[in-house]
Amino acid sequence: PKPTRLEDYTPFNFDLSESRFDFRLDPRQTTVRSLLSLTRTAPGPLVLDGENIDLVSVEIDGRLLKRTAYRVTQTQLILDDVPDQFALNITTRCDPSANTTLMGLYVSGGRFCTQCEAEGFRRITYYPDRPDVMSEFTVLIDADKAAYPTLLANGNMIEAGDIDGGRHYAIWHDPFPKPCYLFALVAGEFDRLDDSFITMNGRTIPLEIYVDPGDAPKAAYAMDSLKRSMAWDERAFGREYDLDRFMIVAVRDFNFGAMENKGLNIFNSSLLLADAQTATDLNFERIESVVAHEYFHNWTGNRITCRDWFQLCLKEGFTVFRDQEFSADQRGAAVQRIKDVRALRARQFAEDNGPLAHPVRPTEYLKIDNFYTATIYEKGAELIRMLKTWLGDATFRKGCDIYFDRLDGTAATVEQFIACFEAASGEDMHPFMQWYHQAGTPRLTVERHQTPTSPVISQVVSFSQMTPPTPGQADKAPLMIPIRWQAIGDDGPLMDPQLTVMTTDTQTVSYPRFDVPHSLSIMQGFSAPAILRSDATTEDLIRLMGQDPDAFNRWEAGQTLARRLLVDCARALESGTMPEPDPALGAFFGALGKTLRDDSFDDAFKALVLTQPTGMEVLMAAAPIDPIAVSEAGDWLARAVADGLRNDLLQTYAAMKDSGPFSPDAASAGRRALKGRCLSLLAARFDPLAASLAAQQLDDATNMTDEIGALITLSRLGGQRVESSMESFFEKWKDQPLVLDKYYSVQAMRHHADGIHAIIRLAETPTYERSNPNRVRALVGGFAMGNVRLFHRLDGSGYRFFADQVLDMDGRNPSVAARLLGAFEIWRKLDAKRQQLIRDQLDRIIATRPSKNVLEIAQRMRGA
Ligand code: B3K
Ligand code: ZN
Repeated sequence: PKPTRLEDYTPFNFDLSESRFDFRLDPRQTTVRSLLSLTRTAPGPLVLDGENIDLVSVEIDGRLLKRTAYRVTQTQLILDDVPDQFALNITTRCDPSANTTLMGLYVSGGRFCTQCEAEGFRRITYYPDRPDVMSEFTVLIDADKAAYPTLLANGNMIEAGDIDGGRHYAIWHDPFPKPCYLFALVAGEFDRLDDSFITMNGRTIPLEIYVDPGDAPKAAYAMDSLKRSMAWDERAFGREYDLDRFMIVAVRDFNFGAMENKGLNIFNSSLLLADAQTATDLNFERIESVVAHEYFHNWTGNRITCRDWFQLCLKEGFTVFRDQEFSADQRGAAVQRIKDVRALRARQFAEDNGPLAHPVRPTEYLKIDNFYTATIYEKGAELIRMLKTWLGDATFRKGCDIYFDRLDGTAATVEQFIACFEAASGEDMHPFMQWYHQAGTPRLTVERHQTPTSPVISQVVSFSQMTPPTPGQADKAPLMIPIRWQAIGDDGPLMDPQLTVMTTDTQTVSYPRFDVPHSLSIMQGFSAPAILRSDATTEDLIRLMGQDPDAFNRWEAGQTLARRLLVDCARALESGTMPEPDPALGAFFGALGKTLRDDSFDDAFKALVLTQPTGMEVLMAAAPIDPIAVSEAGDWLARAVADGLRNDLLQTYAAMKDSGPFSPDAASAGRRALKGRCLSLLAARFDPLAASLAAQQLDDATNMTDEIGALITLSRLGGQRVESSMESFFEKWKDQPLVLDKYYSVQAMRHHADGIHAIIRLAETPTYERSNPNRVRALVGGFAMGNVRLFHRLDGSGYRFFADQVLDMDGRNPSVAARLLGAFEIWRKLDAKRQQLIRDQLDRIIATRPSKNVLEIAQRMRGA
């Protein structure tokens, strides 16, 4: 297969001002008639995209074309000879009920829905399926009235009524020209949750959330999040909503989280529905951020879209940044930043330092679906954050205003975006662009030098950067790295925070002499997506854990210490020795205990301080290494912390016991998070008390956070109680698909005595739905990412099972299959034996001639 390349970009050779589509819906055979008004802008044939659809007829200006007047290939409809201005009428048919890819028009739970980003619209009708072709859409939907009482599309409804044969219709018009990837259509029977929002200019916008019958109460939190998002975007970015109504629809079968279709967002029900009994605090938190994310796309993505898919970070990186800022405002900046960086390190750093590494703006792809990655989203967001750090809040906001003003209604590029900040700041932004071109995570080395001779300037710190090679990019240039730093003494900071913007390989900065012991807090707030290699001693880290005014770095100091302990321990375990009692441990526990007892920190922060670096971070730092040794090192450190802090943990657990009715707010969630951390640490000692606390918590639980937390703790402890608890959990929740997903994921991550057979049995249970992405992600994804012992078994059974499941999914849904396969991206970080085992599986996958999606991932992963 031939890749698509950024350098080959050419504009479409026709202008498509208006598009009209008539859908006659039928699950087996839906007919789509499109009417396009085209005006030529450059010579050449008219080439339209189309896949898996049957062409019925083509008309030009009302004249039926002969079959010889056009060419139809597997992926295109080509008209060689067309006038300069004309109306094109195309009739096609498709079979939504047979569409297992969940791209284009498909049926989920008896309801019609669509997913068009990135290239799904071509599965609906022949059309220029590219983001730079923007058109004003009018959509008529005609369907059986009893089966599909609700008919929705983008924009405003302009007409509706009944037609013969028990059918009815609705006509929708979207006044904002848009690319077809933002098109949506929904039809079916729904319950609706209604509310409204008054915009900054006093317009009242009806808000409607459509869910499966009976689910409306579970959409309340999403509705609340939506209203807060709308208000926040006005406040923080001056962005007002533009259409006359805003709709969200929840569906159960969905390839990813949610989709920002203009005026009609479609959500995976797992990111929309929640109540105390069935959703965890993490679910609530994610609902809030994804509802915000999709809403924010209305400006960053829809009003201003992407010229081509290489510019994906233009909408995704910026929108993630915006949703992170929103969550920071809603839930506390420090805690939010810590969570975002933890996720960045576990997912994006792993990607950026493995075989799938690619720039934030890639230059070629086989399947664009494979580029909805942590790099484009999360690293893309970090680049926006660095811009803000570098330019300052006011200039950053000015640049955003220029962007919204200058590029509204267009399909833009990263260069155009950056030019707005150049205009706002007068800075030369050229050096910053390197972040968009260059893959890989920079290593930032910090060294303090003693210069006792000068009485005035006595301290010098030097920074040097280096980015290791990534596939296809051997040589790296220096990046512009904003470094926020500060000297900290035993009673707090000794100077104001500094911002050093590094542009070369090395840079040296001096600062005043302090005659007291002090440490340097570097990269405060995680001011750049880099891996810090600091010469900080244990004493420095303990000082920062206690005194750093930057909450992120206070947390980070503990993480750095823990990371060092974990890497040493994992290496010791791998070589068959027991870790030496580390002299740093005592001081570390002391600092942890102090934080735990300090009332000035919120509970959510304390919970994060008690959370270890992810296994992925340790794996990357210690690679190549036996992944089971990494996991055992985690158990060892948890046990050590629990031994060292047993009383503190017990007391905190008791103090966090819930009082009053459930509320999903950040403070209440923080209490539950801290309580959960204490319980899980206590369980790491196999403390009999922990087992009884967990059992008690499971019996008493009135919310899913406590219930599943207790269940997971019990499942780690093993023993009799586990099987019966798992069974009663299943019985209790088997009719709630979203909770059943949780059941499968807890099962997938357990240490079953009979190994892989238990997982295979789960995949054969009648409630396991292999065509539902959420269920498959719960079992197969949960297994590959969360069951270190079974997935990485040296007999290769885990890898084989996983590869089988990926191939099984590939037959139905290539984009989900390719995404699952990403779990193998760490293979080069593992020991030689396991590398061989995974290499065999990758070769096996490639040999089966999989989909383009899976082929691209497998080949890139396999390397040259
Ligand atoms: N833009 C969509 C993602 C589409 C993924 C297509 N493979 C959701 C989002 O980022 O908001
Ligand atoms: Zn997005």
